[in-house]
Amino acid sequence: MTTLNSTPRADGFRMPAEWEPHSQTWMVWPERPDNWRLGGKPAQAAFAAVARAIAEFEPVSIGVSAGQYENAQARLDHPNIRLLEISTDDAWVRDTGPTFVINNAGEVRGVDWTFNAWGGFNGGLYWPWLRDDEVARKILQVERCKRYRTEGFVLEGGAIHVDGEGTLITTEECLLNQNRNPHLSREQIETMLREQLSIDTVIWLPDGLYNDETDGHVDNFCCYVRPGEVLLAWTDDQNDPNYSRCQAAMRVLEAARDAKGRQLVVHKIPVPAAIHATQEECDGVDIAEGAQEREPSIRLAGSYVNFLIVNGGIIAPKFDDPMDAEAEAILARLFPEHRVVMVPGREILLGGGNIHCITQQQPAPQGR
Ligand code: KQY
Repeated sequence: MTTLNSTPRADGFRMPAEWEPHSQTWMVWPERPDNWRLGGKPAQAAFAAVARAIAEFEPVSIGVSAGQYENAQARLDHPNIRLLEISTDDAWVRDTGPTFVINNAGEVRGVDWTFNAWGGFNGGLYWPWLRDDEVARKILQVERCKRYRTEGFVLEGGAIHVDGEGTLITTEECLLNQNRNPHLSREQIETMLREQLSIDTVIWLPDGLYNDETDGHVDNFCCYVRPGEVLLAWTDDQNDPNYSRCQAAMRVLEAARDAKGRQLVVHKIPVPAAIHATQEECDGVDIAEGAQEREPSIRLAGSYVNFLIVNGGIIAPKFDDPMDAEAEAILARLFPEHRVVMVPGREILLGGGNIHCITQQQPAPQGR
């Protein structure tokens, strides 16, 4: 495979918006017993439901370990789903997979960020993470895509959202966290984003959602729905720990101008009522040093923003919550050209994320 010493910007490549056409979506099969309860069996059913929902709109490729290959094959038998044997540490391909970039001549390449399991030895969620750090390279190799490697620069795909027109949204809580790139200033981090993704403007929200174990990934809190318009998780309940986070994000978004000079339209989507794991659910997770603590008193960072845009569809989580119907209606209104499919998200949330976190879209070549 070719690893390039230049940058995507210098070579005329940019990160497209998620709503631009995809050739496929990537996933990884869950099995890690200190993250997924009962050896990952309930999570595997949840991931399979997500894969099948996506496969109605576009092809899905799923990385799976040798030990799980036969089981996954049996559970994922679908003409639009293929399995590839890939060794991983866990199943969060949004963060371990490449961030694909495209040019106008029909080429797709990938940025392979350094991955440190959301914080390395300063709050990271497992060790070792080497196999996960190699996922992006392996995917790019399978796809015969050229690779840019940001050796030593830590970033996860869930920490960024772009509009495809030069603007990126992230959070200070994550990207300025001392456990990601403590040797770099905000300006130096912006320079990396400019060079690797062809970004001109970075919008920094102060924090992500309360108790997000990724240190506040933006993809669980705020996303683009089209250029100039974002969707923000929201609560009006002053007793909700998310209240001040939502207010602070709104202040930044209202004051922001994007790379095209636009003021943003900010749409709101309610957060579901507080979600907690049951004692039984917690008891099903293996105990391991350094793993995220699983305990019923801990509120999980449930969010409807953690959805994936696919070709003609929106694949969004539902939580058996009274807000599910409202969330679906908001997504249907904001994406009139897409079909909204709500898939159970609780089991994925128990592992620490949701649908956007477990998927990585691969853009289709453009402009040939
Ligand atoms: O949400 C994500 N992007 C990753 C969450 C990782 C949780 C590990 N327990």
